[in-house]
Amino acid sequence: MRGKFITLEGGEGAGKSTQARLLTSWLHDRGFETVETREPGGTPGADAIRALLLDGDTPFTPTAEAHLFAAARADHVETLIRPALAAGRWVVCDRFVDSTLAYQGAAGKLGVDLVRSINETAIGDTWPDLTILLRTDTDTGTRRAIARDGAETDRFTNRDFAFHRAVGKAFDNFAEREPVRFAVVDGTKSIEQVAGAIRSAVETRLL
Ligand code: T5A
Repeated sequence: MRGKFITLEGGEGAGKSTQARLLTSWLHDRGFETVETREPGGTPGADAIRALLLDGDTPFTPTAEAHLFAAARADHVETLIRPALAAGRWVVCDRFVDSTLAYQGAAGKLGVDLVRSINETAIGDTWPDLTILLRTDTDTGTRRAIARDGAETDRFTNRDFAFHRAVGKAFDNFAEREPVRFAVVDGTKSIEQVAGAIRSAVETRLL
Protein backbone atom coordinates (compact mmCIF):
# COMPACT_ATOMS: atom_id res chain seq x y z
CA MET A 1 0.00 0.00 0.00
CA ARG A 2 1.21 3.52 -0.82
CA GLY A 3 2.61 5.42 2.16
CA LYS A 4 1.41 8.86 3.20
CA PHE A 5 3.06 12.15 2.35
CA ILE A 6 3.04 14.79 5.11
CA THR A 7 4.58 18.24 4.69
CA LEU A 8 5.29 20.91 7.31
CA GLU A 9 5.05 24.53 6.29
CA GLY A 10 5.34 27.93 7.94
CA GLY A 11 7.62 30.93 8.23
CA GLU A 12 11.17 31.14 9.54
CA GLY A 13 11.71 29.52 12.94
CA ALA A 14 8.14 28.23 13.13
CA GLY A 15 9.45 24.91 14.45
CA LYS A 16 9.16 22.82 11.27
CA SER A 17 12.47 20.93 11.62
CA THR A 18 11.84 20.26 15.31
CA GLN A 19 8.35 18.96 14.61
CA ALA A 20 9.38 16.95 11.52
CA ARG A 21 11.83 15.06 13.72
CA LEU A 22 9.28 14.44 16.51
CA LEU A 23 6.52 13.39 14.08
CA THR A 24 8.81 10.98 12.22
CA SER A 25 9.89 9.39 15.48
CA TRP A 26 6.27 9.07 16.68
CA LEU A 27 5.21 7.43 13.39
CA HIS A 28 8.19 5.08 13.56
CA ASP A 29 7.23 4.08 17.13
CA ARG A 30 3.76 3.26 15.83
CA GLY A 31 5.26 0.76 13.40
CA PHE A 32 5.39 2.78 10.18
CA GLU A 33 8.43 2.83 7.95
CA THR A 34 9.34 6.49 7.66
CA VAL A 35 11.52 8.89 5.71
CA GLU A 36 12.31 12.37 7.05
CA THR A 37 13.44 14.88 4.49
CA ARG A 38 13.44 18.61 3.74
CA GLU A 39 13.39 21.20 0.96
CA PRO A 40 15.21 22.65 -0.73
CA GLY A 41 17.35 19.51 -0.69
CA GLY A 42 16.83 15.91 0.30
CA THR A 43 18.90 14.32 -2.50
CA PRO A 44 22.46 15.01 -3.73
CA GLY A 45 21.17 16.90 -6.77
CA ALA A 46 18.68 18.94 -4.77
CA ASP A 47 21.28 19.65 -2.07
CA ALA A 48 23.61 21.04 -4.75
CA ILE A 49 20.84 23.41 -5.86
CA ARG A 50 20.14 24.30 -2.19
CA ALA A 51 23.76 25.39 -1.81
CA LEU A 52 23.41 27.64 -4.86
CA LEU A 53 20.15 29.15 -3.64
CA LEU A 54 20.79 29.61 0.07
CA ASP A 55 24.53 29.71 0.68
CA GLY A 56 25.94 31.32 -2.45
CA ASP A 57 26.15 34.93 -3.59
CA THR A 58 25.04 34.20 -7.14
CA PRO A 59 22.18 36.53 -8.08
CA PHE A 60 19.19 34.99 -9.90
CA THR A 61 16.17 36.62 -11.43
CA PRO A 62 12.92 35.79 -9.60
CA THR A 63 11.85 33.52 -12.47
CA ALA A 64 15.17 31.67 -12.50
CA GLU A 65 15.01 31.29 -8.71
CA ALA A 66 11.52 29.76 -8.90
CA HIS A 67 12.74 27.32 -11.57
CA LEU A 68 15.72 26.35 -9.40
CA PHE A 69 13.43 25.51 -6.45
CA ALA A 70 11.27 23.49 -8.86
CA ALA A 71 14.32 21.71 -10.34
CA ALA A 72 15.46 20.69 -6.85
CA ARG A 73 11.91 19.48 -6.15
CA ALA A 74 11.77 17.41 -9.36
CA ASP A 75 14.95 15.59 -8.34
CA HIS A 76 13.67 15.12 -4.78
CA VAL A 77 10.25 13.82 -5.87
CA GLU A 78 11.58 11.46 -8.55
CA THR A 79 14.56 10.11 -6.64
CA LEU A 80 13.33 9.95 -3.07
CA ILE A 81 9.71 10.89 -2.30
CA ARG A 82 7.82 8.96 -4.99
CA PRO A 83 9.81 5.70 -4.63
CA ALA A 84 9.48 5.85 -0.82
CA LEU A 85 5.70 6.32 -1.01
CA ALA A 86 5.43 3.49 -3.57
CA ALA A 87 7.33 1.24 -1.14
CA GLY A 88 4.74 2.02 1.57
CA ARG A 89 6.87 4.43 3.59
CA TRP A 90 5.51 7.56 5.24
CA VAL A 91 7.39 10.64 4.08
CA VAL A 92 7.64 13.66 6.40
CA CYS A 93 9.00 16.68 4.53
CA ASP A 94 10.11 20.00 6.07
CA ARG A 95 8.80 22.49 3.45
CA PHE A 96 7.49 21.60 -0.04
CA VAL A 97 5.69 23.35 -2.89
CA ASP A 98 3.62 25.64 -0.64
CA SER A 99 6.88 27.34 0.37
CA THR A 100 7.63 28.20 -3.26
CA LEU A 101 4.06 29.39 -3.78
CA ALA A 102 4.33 31.60 -0.67
CA TYR A 103 7.93 32.88 -0.95
CA GLN A 104 8.47 33.17 -4.71
CA GLY A 105 4.82 33.37 -5.79
CA ALA A 106 2.95 35.55 -3.27
CA ALA A 107 5.65 37.45 -1.35
CA GLY A 108 8.17 37.46 -4.23
CA LYS A 109 5.55 38.88 -6.60
CA LEU A 110 5.84 36.30 -9.40
CA GLY A 111 2.27 35.31 -8.63
CA VAL A 112 0.95 32.06 -7.23
CA ASP A 113 -0.50 30.83 -10.55
CA LEU A 114 2.77 31.18 -12.47
CA VAL A 115 4.75 29.46 -9.72
CA ARG A 116 2.19 26.66 -9.51
CA SER A 117 2.50 26.06 -13.26
CA ILE A 118 6.32 26.01 -13.01
CA ASN A 119 5.98 23.27 -10.38
CA GLU A 120 3.42 21.08 -12.13
CA THR A 121 5.88 18.82 -13.92
CA ALA A 122 8.15 18.63 -10.87
CA ILE A 123 5.35 17.31 -8.67
CA GLY A 124 3.04 15.44 -11.06
CA ASP A 125 0.49 13.65 -8.90
CA THR A 126 2.71 13.62 -5.80
CA TRP A 127 0.82 16.22 -3.76
CA PRO A 128 0.91 15.94 0.02
CA ASP A 129 -1.84 13.94 1.73
CA LEU A 130 -1.59 16.33 4.66
CA THR A 131 0.11 19.70 5.09
CA ILE A 132 0.66 20.96 8.62
CA LEU A 133 0.85 24.75 8.72
CA LEU A 134 2.70 25.95 11.82
CA ARG A 135 1.39 29.43 12.47
CA THR A 136 3.64 31.86 14.30
CA ASP A 137 3.84 35.61 14.23
CA THR A 138 6.83 36.97 12.33
CA ASP A 139 8.49 38.23 15.53
CA THR A 140 8.41 34.87 17.28
CA GLY A 141 9.72 32.94 14.29
CA THR A 142 12.49 35.35 13.39
CA ARG A 143 13.57 35.63 17.04
CA ARG A 144 13.85 31.84 17.28
CA ALA A 145 15.81 31.57 14.01
CA ILE A 146 18.22 34.32 15.03
CA ALA A 147 18.63 32.87 18.57
CA ARG A 148 19.58 29.57 16.95
CA ASP A 149 21.74 30.82 14.06
CA GLY A 150 23.04 34.20 15.22
CA ALA A 151 24.03 36.27 12.22
CA GLU A 152 24.42 33.14 10.07
CA THR A 153 20.95 33.29 8.54
CA ASP A 154 20.44 32.67 4.82
CA ARG A 155 19.39 35.16 2.19
CA PHE A 156 15.67 34.42 2.56
CA THR A 157 15.65 34.70 6.35
CA ASN A 158 17.35 38.07 5.92
CA ARG A 159 14.45 39.61 3.97
CA ASP A 160 12.50 42.35 5.70
CA PHE A 161 9.44 42.01 7.95
CA ALA A 162 7.02 43.03 5.17
CA PHE A 163 8.25 40.08 3.08
CA HIS A 164 7.83 37.63 5.98
CA ARG A 165 4.38 39.02 6.79
CA ALA A 166 3.37 38.46 3.14
CA VAL A 167 4.67 34.88 3.38
CA GLY A 168 2.57 34.27 6.53
CA LYS A 169 -0.52 35.75 4.91
CA ALA A 170 -0.04 33.57 1.82
CA PHE A 171 0.17 30.40 3.93
CA ASP A 172 -3.05 31.42 5.73
CA ASN A 173 -4.78 31.91 2.36
CA PHE A 174 -3.64 28.49 1.11
CA ALA A 175 -4.94 26.82 4.29
CA GLU A 176 -8.30 28.58 3.95
CA ARG A 177 -8.64 27.52 0.33
CA GLU A 178 -7.67 23.87 0.92
CA PRO A 179 -9.04 22.91 4.34
CA VAL A 180 -8.97 19.20 3.49
CA ARG A 181 -5.22 19.12 2.79
CA PHE A 182 -4.15 21.68 5.42
CA ALA A 183 -4.24 21.40 9.21
CA VAL A 184 -3.36 24.64 10.97
CA VAL A 185 -1.47 24.34 14.27
CA ASP A 186 -0.54 27.16 16.67
CA GLY A 187 3.27 27.16 16.51
CA THR A 188 3.66 29.66 19.35
CA LYS A 189 2.85 26.99 22.00
CA SER A 190 5.49 24.82 23.65
CA ILE A 191 7.28 22.19 21.57
CA GLU A 192 5.31 19.39 23.32
CA GLN A 193 1.95 21.14 22.86
CA VAL A 194 2.66 21.67 19.15
CA ALA A 195 3.76 18.03 18.76
CA GLY A 196 0.52 16.89 20.43
CA ALA A 197 -1.61 19.01 18.09
CA ILE A 198 0.23 17.61 15.06
CA ARG A 199 -0.25 14.03 16.26
CA SER A 200 -4.00 14.72 16.71
CA ALA A 201 -4.24 16.08 13.17
CA VAL A 202 -2.45 13.02 11.77
CA GLU A 203 -4.64 10.64 13.78
CA THR A 204 -7.84 12.38 12.72
CA ARG A 205 -6.98 12.76 9.06
CA LEU A 206 -4.75 9.85 8.11
CA LEU A 207 -5.07 6.97 10.59
N1 T5A B 1 12.49 28.72 0.61
C1 T5A B 1 12.37 27.37 0.73
C2 T5A B 1 11.95 29.42 -0.46
O1 T5A B 1 12.10 30.64 -0.57
N2 T5A B 1 11.26 28.70 -1.38
C3 T5A B 1 11.08 27.33 -1.31
O2 T5A B 1 10.47 26.73 -2.20
C4 T5A B 1 11.67 26.65 -0.20
C5 T5A B 1 11.51 25.16 -0.08
C6 T5A B 1 15.06 27.52 3.74
C7 T5A B 1 14.82 28.91 3.18
O3 T5A B 1 14.46 28.80 1.84
C8 T5A B 1 13.26 29.47 1.62
C9 T5A B 1 12.57 29.55 2.95
C10 T5A B 1 13.71 29.61 3.91
O4 T5A B 1 14.05 30.97 4.13
P1 T5A B 1 16.11 26.55 5.90
O5 T5A B 1 17.50 26.68 6.35
O6 T5A B 1 15.71 25.21 5.39
O7 T5A B 1 15.86 27.66 4.81
O8 T5A B 1 15.24 27.09 7.05
P2 T5A B 1 13.71 27.09 7.35
O9 T5A B 1 12.97 26.08 6.54
O10 T5A B 1 13.18 28.49 7.31
O11 T5A B 1 13.62 26.59 8.79
P3 T5A B 1 14.25 27.16 10.06
O12 T5A B 1 15.37 26.22 10.34
O13 T5A B 1 14.54 28.61 10.05
O14 T5A B 1 13.06 27.02 11.06
P4 T5A B 1 12.18 25.82 11.49
O15 T5A B 1 12.61 24.53 10.93
O16 T5A B 1 10.77 26.20 11.26
O17 T5A B 1 12.41 25.84 13.07
P5 T5A B 1 13.28 24.89 14.00
O18 T5A B 1 12.51 23.69 14.29
O19 T5A B 1 14.64 24.75 13.45
O20 T5A B 1 13.27 25.80 15.30
C11 T5A B 1 13.98 27.03 15.35
C12 T5A B 1 14.45 27.27 16.80
O21 T5A B 1 13.32 27.46 17.63
C13 T5A B 1 13.24 26.45 18.63
C14 T5A B 1 14.15 25.31 18.16
O22 T5A B 1 14.67 24.58 19.24
C15 T5A B 1 15.22 26.07 17.38
O23 T5A B 1 16.20 26.55 18.23
N3 T5A B 1 11.83 26.03 18.70
C16 T5A B 1 10.99 26.44 19.66
N4 T5A B 1 11.17 27.24 20.74
C17 T5A B 1 10.06 27.47 21.53
N5 T5A B 1 8.83 26.91 21.29
C18 T5A B 1 8.62 26.11 20.24
N6 T5A B 1 7.41 25.60 20.00
C19 T5A B 1 9.73 25.86 19.36
N7 T5A B 1 9.87 25.11 18.23
C20 T5A B 1 11.16 25.24 17.84
